[in-house]
Amino acid sequence: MSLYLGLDSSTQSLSAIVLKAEPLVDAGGYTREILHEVSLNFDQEFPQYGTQSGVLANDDPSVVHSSPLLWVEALEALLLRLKADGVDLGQIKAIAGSGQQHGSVYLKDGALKALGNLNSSEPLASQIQPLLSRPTAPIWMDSSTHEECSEIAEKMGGEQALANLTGSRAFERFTGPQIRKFYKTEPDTYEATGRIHLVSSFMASVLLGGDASIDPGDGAGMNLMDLSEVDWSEAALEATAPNLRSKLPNIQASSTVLGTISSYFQDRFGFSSDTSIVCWSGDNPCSLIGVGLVEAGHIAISLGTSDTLFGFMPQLRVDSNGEGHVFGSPTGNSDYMSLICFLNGSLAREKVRDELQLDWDGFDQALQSTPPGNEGRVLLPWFAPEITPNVPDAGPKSFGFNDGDKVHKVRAVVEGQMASMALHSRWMDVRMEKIYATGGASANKSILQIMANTFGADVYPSNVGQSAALGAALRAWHAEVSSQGQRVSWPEIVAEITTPNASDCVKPQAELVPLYRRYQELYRACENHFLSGGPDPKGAQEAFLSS
Ligand code: XUL
Repeated sequence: MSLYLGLDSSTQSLSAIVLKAEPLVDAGGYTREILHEVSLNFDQEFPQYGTQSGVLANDDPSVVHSSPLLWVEALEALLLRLKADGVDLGQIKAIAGSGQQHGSVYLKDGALKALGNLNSSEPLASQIQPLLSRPTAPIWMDSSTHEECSEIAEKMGGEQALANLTGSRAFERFTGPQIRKFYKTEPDTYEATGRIHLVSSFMASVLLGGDASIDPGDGAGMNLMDLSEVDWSEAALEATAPNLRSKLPNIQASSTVLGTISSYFQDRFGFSSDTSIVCWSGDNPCSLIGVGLVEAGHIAISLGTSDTLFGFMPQLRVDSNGEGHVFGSPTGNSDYMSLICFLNGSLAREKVRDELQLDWDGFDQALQSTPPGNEGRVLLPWFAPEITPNVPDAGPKSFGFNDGDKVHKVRAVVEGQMASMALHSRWMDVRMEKIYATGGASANKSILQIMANTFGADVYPSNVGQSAALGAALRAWHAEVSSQGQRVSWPEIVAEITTPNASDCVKPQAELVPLYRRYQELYRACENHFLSGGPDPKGAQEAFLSS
């Protein structure tokens, strides 16, 4: 039996998908089947770390860290769970993974060697704890590096020059600015750090018992990688911190088999000694594969902790507005993906739900009981500092609400998020006829209807809940068979398993598409008023209501 394991180390949980994929001997092609899915929620399963929604408490709302020890403890618990559920880990041929992007883990000199010599009669976390030079890891929700972003951009000849080189202007959550802040505030600990890994390459290193490379998908989220050369940019490294090259692993293609699983995992969980460890990638590049976007044309919207909108990009094209990103695509070193990230995704939906003391059914009823366009009410849903557009000081802003307009807030948060996604993704210049929707909130048909109407596109909910973990499992399969000299194309790898059910398609309602186009203009007027001192949006509101 050929089994492949895809892991997803995300902000709030660690998840696994076990994929069975085998050649069809007579008919040609392959069979593929998801044998098992499991997810461990950090807050619920590991309360001893005191996380809330996967992050550690901090007095400064712009500082957001999590614990690498929590992630490795979850890895151990997840493998035990798979075993207890009857998965024969000895049959796993290859493991690949997906990590929340941009987060960084800091290891002491000598840590990589120690990872190869772990004692298999002891748990992981207590053995990894002394290897960390920095006890916590800044993650993608951190927005505390504004000053470092300006410094790096200035040294690199401006934001646009940096974006042309690395795929993105300097962003607070990106790893380069985070490393620079660490170097400036804790120079001695920076000096004592032998290796800096991303969440993805850290988790891969633990499994490998050695130094795992970073792939171009996740490497592009650091403001340190030359996107066309697929290698570290000397200039960006120098602009960030001294001696940084020696502290970073190499960059290798996403499909690289890095080696075999360490003896720790063989002894403790029964993995075979020839189980391959494949380069991990970021959660968004993995989701690109997990929803089957391996050719140009379609886009996906992931409704998770953050909302992201992304698509395969055959030719490099950088956002001149400085809001979007270009990452490497796991399909190959000269393939790309475009992405735009909205921090206030489920975070904002949950805030509104909790404020109105609703459950998700109540949230859905509120959507159904309020009119499309919300009679001109608009909510700029910035409950936490927002990434797109850049809003450093949190605080939602509402327009056109009267006292007592409670349930309208539910519609306003969803309509506002969709309008914002449509407006801020125009730079991608993709004909959005089909959208693949994934992530927790994609199970809600009322939300998908608003999405279909806002974009004027057919929306297909992904039939797999865990698109990043599935993408990782498919990448493990692709890398393993490629390393054995077989050529299986990406469309063949993602066929069937990522194809959504046509009967689940949510079609745009022709009579409402023009209304949602006008709603986007109203939303834009509110955003301009608040962010750039544009005219009072009352006029835009009246125009919307009278049209
Ligand atoms: C993407 C981003 C988020 C994280 C979430 O740039 O910051 O989507 O990857 O895990």
